[in-house]
Amino acid sequence: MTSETSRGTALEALYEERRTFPPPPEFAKTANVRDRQVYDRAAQDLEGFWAEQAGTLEWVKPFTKVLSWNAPYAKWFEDGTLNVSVNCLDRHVRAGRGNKVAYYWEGEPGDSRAITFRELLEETARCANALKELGVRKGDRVAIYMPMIPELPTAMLACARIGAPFTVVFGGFSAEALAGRIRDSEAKVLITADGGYRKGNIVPLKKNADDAVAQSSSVEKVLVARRTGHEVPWTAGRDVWWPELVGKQKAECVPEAVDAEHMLYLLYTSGTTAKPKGIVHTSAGYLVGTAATHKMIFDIKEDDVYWCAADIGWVTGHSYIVFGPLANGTTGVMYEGTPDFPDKDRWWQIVEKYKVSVLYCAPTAIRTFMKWGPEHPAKHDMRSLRLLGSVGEPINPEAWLWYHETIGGGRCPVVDTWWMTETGMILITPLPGITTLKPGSATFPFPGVGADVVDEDGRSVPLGGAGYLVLTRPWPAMLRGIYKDDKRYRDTYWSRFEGRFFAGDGAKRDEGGYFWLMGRVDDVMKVSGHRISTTEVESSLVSHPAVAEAAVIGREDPITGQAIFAFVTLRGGSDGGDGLSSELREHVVGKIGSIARPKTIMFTPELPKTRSGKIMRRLLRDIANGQPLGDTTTLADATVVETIRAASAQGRDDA
Ligand code: 7RM
Repeated sequence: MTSETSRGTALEALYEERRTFPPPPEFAKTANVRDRQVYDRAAQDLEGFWAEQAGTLEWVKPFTKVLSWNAPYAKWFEDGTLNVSVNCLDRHVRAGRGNKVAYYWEGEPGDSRAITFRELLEETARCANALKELGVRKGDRVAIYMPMIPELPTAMLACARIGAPFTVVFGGFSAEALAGRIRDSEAKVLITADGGYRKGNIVPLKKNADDAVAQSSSVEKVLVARRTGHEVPWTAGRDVWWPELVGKQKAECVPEAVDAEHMLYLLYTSGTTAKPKGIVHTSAGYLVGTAATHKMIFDIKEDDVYWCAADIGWVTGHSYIVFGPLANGTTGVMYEGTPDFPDKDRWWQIVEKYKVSVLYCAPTAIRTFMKWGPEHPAKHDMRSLRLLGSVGEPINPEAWLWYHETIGGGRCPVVDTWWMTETGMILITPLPGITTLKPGSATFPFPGVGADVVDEDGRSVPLGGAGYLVLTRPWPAMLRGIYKDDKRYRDTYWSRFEGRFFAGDGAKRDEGGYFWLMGRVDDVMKVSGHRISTTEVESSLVSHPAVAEAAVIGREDPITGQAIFAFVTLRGGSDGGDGLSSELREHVVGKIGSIARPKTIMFTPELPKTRSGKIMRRLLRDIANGQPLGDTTTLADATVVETIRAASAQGRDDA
């Protein structure tokens, strides 16, 4: 095929994975979703399906209208009113679940707390009263810049209680990043902490917060939680300690009933180069969508101990640590620190300690654990686990199988869940009681979700082919735009394919209709006119027993346009001895064909990743092409690129 004939071919489908895992019969017997009719029901009556889910929430004024779709803007349950914090807290306490644990919180240094729904409600009410005392009114924005401590979900819920939209900024982001988000949202109050713990060190959050506030004009007050207890810079008259101000408030706060479409939060997505986009999420539809997906996909039961190991600063934390689980009255685990502090078995120690039954994490974590070796989980009793989840990147079949076997003991279904900050809730996913799993596939759209794979011209690609993932019907937790930027909203998501949401991901469907996510389309490589997905080449590399993780990019090449350059991290015990790179190249050829043979392979101990664990292929591309590096502010560990750059300067072409 030449580059001319590949017009219309968005992406090629090369990799095939044939292993299948039907739901274990014991699991299926008691699963929350046992009847595949749910798909037909939702397809035939989208509004009826979601209205039924919405009926499980507590409304102040019940809605009469389900959906108004004035593309690209949706309104869900428009004439209803409710309060999000009441749905997450008060109603569970009223129902007699006040003493149920809402969060088992585990601090990095080893301190821990159990917080019941009643305690969380009371602290939320106190915090809400404190915010009011600081001048926050319904509609005012509040910025939150905190470590993973209980005050973080408390602050979010307190904002929801008084109808003040919040924006959480990752505790790992710089003062500049925080300042930009404060400026765009015009936040009136900033909530932060004296510091946080990470890998045994103290992160100087308050100092960053001060620098950010100095670069913006909207912040009037800074509320500071105590975590590390060390001394911090202080601005009298502006800064207030949480224990003092919140501690003295009443433990009741009358909740503000808000319109269904009242803004709940803004979450900024760091675009690659451009200014971050403020993704707008509203109240009722978001809560309905996150609660229903949480319950059905994670099969949540009253006595589950559920652990989503993301950071709350990422959308996964918003939807699946805070709002979905709390709306369902679920007991969650919240962990402050890193997986290797003090040792590489920290997560498995937590699973054992709290008898975690459902674990939700990212492929990057799983591949890191593969690299560290099975001896770390082997030290712990993890028989409490019954379901595993994955999110954030395509999970390579080999990593899926390792997770299933080494963490799940071969008995737990693995739900690979595809979604985005913009979608608010999981959209492509198995339902673990009815879906036969294929390692590496996110399987099927959630009931009621319309997803398609289209070519360059927007025509649906037949089963077996690959292309661009689009969403064809509105869903309740969908974004309601980009804050103050209607044009950018339309341009980014709705202009590429008329009337459909462009996700920016490549995908293929196999003959059975299973969806396989293939990475961001910006990362697609073009080799001799073939458009090759990063995911497929990476998965074929990871299927070699010596490989833990791989990232591939296209490097400019005089002959083929681009040539595949692979960065490879080996599993514990392997070294990149002579011959391994040619062995890996031939391994890829054997798995998916000679067109995908990497021209260059470079072994590296780490890959550059964002704080949410996504591989930053853009930086690898810059390194491999000898370009100056673009924006590195969202990197989790800035030293990684320097290490790789130094090594690549001495590298050579293998081909
Ligand atoms: C939840 C989240 C969104 C991007 C998305 C994809 C990638 C997420 C999966 C996945 C393959 C998955 N929000 N992505 N989940 N790719 N399989 N199960 O990650 O806004 O931070 O990122 O993440 O590329 O577009 S996000």
